[in-house]
Amino acid sequence: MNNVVLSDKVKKALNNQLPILALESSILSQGMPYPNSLEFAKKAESLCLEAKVVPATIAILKGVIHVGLEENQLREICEKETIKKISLRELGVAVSKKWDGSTTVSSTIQIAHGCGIKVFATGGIGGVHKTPPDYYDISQDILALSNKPIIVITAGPKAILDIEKTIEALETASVTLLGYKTKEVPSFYSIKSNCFDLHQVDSAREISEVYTKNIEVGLSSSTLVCNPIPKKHEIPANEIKEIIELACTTAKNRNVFGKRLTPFLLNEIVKKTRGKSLSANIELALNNISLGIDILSYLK
Ligand code: PSU
Ligand code: MN
Repeated sequence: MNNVVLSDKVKKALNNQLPILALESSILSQGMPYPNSLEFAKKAESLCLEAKVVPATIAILKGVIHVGLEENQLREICEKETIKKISLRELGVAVSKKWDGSTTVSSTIQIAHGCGIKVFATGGIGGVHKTPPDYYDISQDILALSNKPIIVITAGPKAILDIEKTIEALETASVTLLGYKTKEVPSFYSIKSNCFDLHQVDSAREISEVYTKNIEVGLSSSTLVCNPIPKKHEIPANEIKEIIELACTTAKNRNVFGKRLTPFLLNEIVKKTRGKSLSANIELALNNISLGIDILSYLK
């Protein structure tokens, strides 16, 4: 890929076919407040390193796409308030305008796959937003998942979304939907959604097998693994439902839409849950990284 700088560790791992786990940076810049974001980023990196997996956090610094960040770069992405949220359609703009930017699920998929990385762990994917009349918002994450055959691990569509419509959109996009030890779509902060549409897989080995078969049959879409938040960190759906509804109404009243919507909603929910949703977000993302590490041990 052009305009991409690989960190030394990532370069070495790619040359020697060692396990690499892609990580996004929008979750750090827009998804979590500082300094929690940096604490999370450091934990994420050390989880990988302890398991001899190379973490490849992806971000754009002064128009250069970096795959694998040094500690000072990671700090910059978490700390600086001017980092832009860059999804797929803005990659070329960010590079040509020499912006600092964090990558969302869609742009991270594009870059990770372009570099030959097979597994990417995130928190929650974007999808179809709840639609009050006269409102329409579907994340590019769905298109990216449709176009690149990699494994993406998520705790489900973010709870702020319309889960059923998101699942339908993923079906239209021919994304393979696997549930780790469940058939029910997890909904980010919660284990439940009442939407039972996943193919259950019970081990990391099974996930790697489905992905390998997807590649063998020539699928161009992703294998999306839905991994529920661990029970002890869950915020039950009925507990958070009203808070989410309130956040959506506040967004509408303040005319927040487009790329600002998801970060706005997440931040409102952190305020209204007095930080409980932030801890849940961190725990589910770390849980996804752990599963990603396990899956990598079965991939050649
Ligand atoms: N997951 C999180 N926190 C986040 C996001 C995901 O736990 O902040 C980010 C991801 O980068 C995802 C993006 O791709 O939100 C979706 O934004 P939108 O709905 O505008 O497409
Ligand atoms: Mn959107």
